[in-house]
Amino acid sequence: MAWIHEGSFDGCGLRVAVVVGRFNSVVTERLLDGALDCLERHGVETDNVDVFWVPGAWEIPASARRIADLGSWDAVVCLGAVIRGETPHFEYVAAESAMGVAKTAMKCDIPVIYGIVTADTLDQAIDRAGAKSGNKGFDAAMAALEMVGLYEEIDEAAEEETEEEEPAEKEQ
Ligand code: INI
Repeated sequence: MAWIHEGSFDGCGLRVAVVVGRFNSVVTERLLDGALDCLERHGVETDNVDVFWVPGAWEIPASARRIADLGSWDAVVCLGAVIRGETPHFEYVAAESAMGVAKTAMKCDIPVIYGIVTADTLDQAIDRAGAKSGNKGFDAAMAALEMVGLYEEIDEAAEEETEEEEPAEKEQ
């Protein structure tokens, strides 16, 4: 029978960093509220949450990388809002911030979670930040908790396998 491994959502004892873009703050402040609400509801002590404000989504990946590499946090939640405007800037910021967070997540030992809303209009973005379509900040924090639990499960599963493989002690 297969061994099924899943992360729990238990935030007790965890230290979580949130990186949030100030650009479109009417949206990102709501994403942050959602993320903080999720963390508190799942047992993360408020003293164990650090919020780092950056100018915009562009600055999120490098900041997340720096935070993750310091080894003081169990997860990094990245929050931002990129809203399509009249200029092509949207495309660059949206694509590079998404790719940057993905690359960071792959390079770092802890979960780095993508919670950047991309939308055509401000209304759409607000819908995803606590109005009609849930709160992507809350969802991102949930994903962070789950992934911390899963990474622990993966490490434990690997250790169990190693223990089984160790040769039995020789009899004298
Ligand atoms: N930053 C955002 O977070 N969202 C946007 O929609 C956005 N647009 O469209 O320009 C945006 N631009 C700023 C960017 O993230 C950087 O902060 C800036 O370019 C300085 O490096």
